[in-house]
This record gives sequence, C-alpha cells and structure tokens, in this order.
Amino acid sequence: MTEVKDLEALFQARIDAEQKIEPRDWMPEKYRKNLVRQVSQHAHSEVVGMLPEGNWITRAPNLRRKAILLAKVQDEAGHGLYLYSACETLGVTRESTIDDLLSGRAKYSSIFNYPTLTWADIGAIGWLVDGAAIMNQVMLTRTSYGPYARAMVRICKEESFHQRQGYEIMAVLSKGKPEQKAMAQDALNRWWWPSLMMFGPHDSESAHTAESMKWKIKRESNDELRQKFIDRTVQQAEVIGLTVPDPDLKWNEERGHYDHGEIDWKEFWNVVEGNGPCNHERMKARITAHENGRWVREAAAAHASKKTKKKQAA
Ligand code: FAQ
Repeated sequence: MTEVKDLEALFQARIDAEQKIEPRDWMPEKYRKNLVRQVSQHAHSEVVGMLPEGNWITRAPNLRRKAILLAKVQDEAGHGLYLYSACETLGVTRESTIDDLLSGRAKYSSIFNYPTLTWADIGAIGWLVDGAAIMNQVMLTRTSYGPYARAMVRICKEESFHQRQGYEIMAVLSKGKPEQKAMAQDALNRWWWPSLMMFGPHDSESAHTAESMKWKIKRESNDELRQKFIDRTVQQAEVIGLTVPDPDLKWNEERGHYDHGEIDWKEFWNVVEGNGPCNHERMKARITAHENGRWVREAAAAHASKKTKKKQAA
C-alpha cells in the first residue's frame, strides 16, 4: 500500500514539474483546505464587491456610464459563480460555502467595507481595486489547481476591461472642471491605502504564503505584488495629473522601485475583524438578498427533482 508520505512526495513532484492538479487527483488534505479557504473567500469578495458599485447604478451620470456599470457589476456576479463552482470541485457544497459567509465564519476582501460617496469612487474602484485584483489574479492564472487557474483566465480578461473603464472615468474627471478634478483626487485619497491593503499582510506576517508558494497556489508574495501595483499605478496617476496620497513615496533608483509609506495595519485588521465603516451594512445586504432569493432556490430545486423523477419513471 502506498504511504501518505510517498503520495505527498509524488504530489510535490507533480507541482514542481508544473503539472496542474485536477479534482479527481490525490491531494494532501491541507492543500485542499487551503484552496477551499482562498477560493471561497475570493468568491465571496466578488459577490460582496457588487454592493459598493451597485450603489451607483441608479445615479450614473449618463446612459453610457450606466450601461457600462451595470455590465461590470454583472460580471462580478459571474466571477463569484465561477469561483463557487471551483470550490465545489474540491468537495464542498455551495450551500455550506455561502453559509460560511452569511454566518460570518468566512472572510471577504477588506476593500469592500468602504463606502462609495461620490461618482469618482466608481472610477477609483475600477482603476485601483480592479487594478489590484488583476495584479494578483494574473499570477493566479498559473495557480496549481486546474479549475481555479482556468476560472482566472476568463476573469482576468473581464477585470482588464473593468480597470480601463475606471481609469477612463478618472481621466475624464481630471480633465474636467476644478470641482471634478477635486472629486477625483478625493476618491484617490480615500481608496489608495485600502487598495494597498487588498494584497494582505506583509510577507513576514502572512500565515499562508510559505505553504501556498510551496504548492504554487500563490506564485508571488503579498509584498511583491503590492510593490508591482504601486510602481505601475503611481505612473498612471501622474499621466492624469493626480497625486498619490503618500508623502514618503519616492523613486528608488537602486531598487528600481518606488519606496512608500507604511500601511496602517491597525485599520486593516480592524476592517478584517468586522469593524470597518460598512461591514455591518454589507453583511445585512447579503443576508437579506439570500432570504429574498429563498423561494427561487426552492422552486428551482422542486423543478429539478420533478424532472429527475419523470426521467426515472420513463
Ligand atoms: N481582506 O496569510 P495571508 C476583486 C486574511 S477580488 C480580508 O497573507 P493568503 C474583484 C487572509 O484571508 C478581491 N482578509 O493570506 C472585484 C488570512 O485569513 P484566514 C479579492 C484578508 O490567503 C473588483 C489572513 O488575512 N481577491 O477585488 C486580506 O495567503 C471590484 C492572513 O493573510 C482575492 O481573494 C484582505 N485584503 O493571502 C470585485 C484573490 N488579506 O483565511 C468587485 C485571491 C489577507 O487565515 C469589484 N486571494 N486576509 O482566516 C489571494 O490571493 C490571497 O488570499 C490574498 C491573501 C493575497 C488575498
């Protein structure tokens, strides 16, 4: 009989040889659990992430902007569905995964616990939040678990469109009246630091990075991705005449990167632990939506079971 130790060695050899792990393949229980944790939190983030932008669908400044925003928010719902499906391939039911979110057991990205106060916030979310998401998710297109990697390829294509539409909103506002430029700057001021927090704690504080890198679930660390995002985004801000709200930001010739100020980690953990400006509001909205959709789920399940019985009788 093959020992677990041998199976683990074979598994690691497959990972090292860049082979994808598929749902029916043997995998260490810790690999499976780590993936369920990350992929489900990612799915929840996509779904909760619809709320801050959904808040502006009825108030978009014109029909074109409204159509784009509607499509974007709908895309995020689709991303949530791909990711919940990827979770199911790891042997957890969708019901239990969603129950973990609604009961507060599972996390979702800290970024979605901040309010969208003005139209410029919709630009800032597309530019910064989708921008940060892409930085992380391009890496995940090469993650070791097949269904997650394939979902990411599709998601990244859409996120790229989202990032551009957000940047375009910010560019138009920046070229507009002084009040409009001030609105764009104010949105950047409020979303910059929370966007940097999306990448998670410093590598030295990150509980999962070492194991996730060994298994190639993650291929770049939290700090590496955050630095890449800063380097790219600071230049984009300069192009549209906005100022990144970090007095310590400075190009470091030797490193070939921007040096930057420290994140307020107390604020980050406070939001992650459920005490951010909108945590309560977001959970309440998800629980209400789940309750309001109960009759649809029940009707769909009844229809499916009727069809199965008919098939069995035939
Ligand atoms: N917020 O050991 P690490 C999007 C938790 S999608 C809340 O470093 P890991 C699209 C972490 O879970 C945005 N919690 O963890 C969109 C762990 O807690 P646990 C979401 C956070 O997993 C755009 C603990 O801290 N993207 O934006 C956060 O190795 C616009 C220790 O952390 C993904 O989920 C945080 N920011 O690295 C939608 C991408 N950071 O689980 C709508 C996939 C860390 O032990 C509108 N996920 N924590 O209880 C990942 O790449 C990773 O999970 C990281 C964290 C990088 C987020």
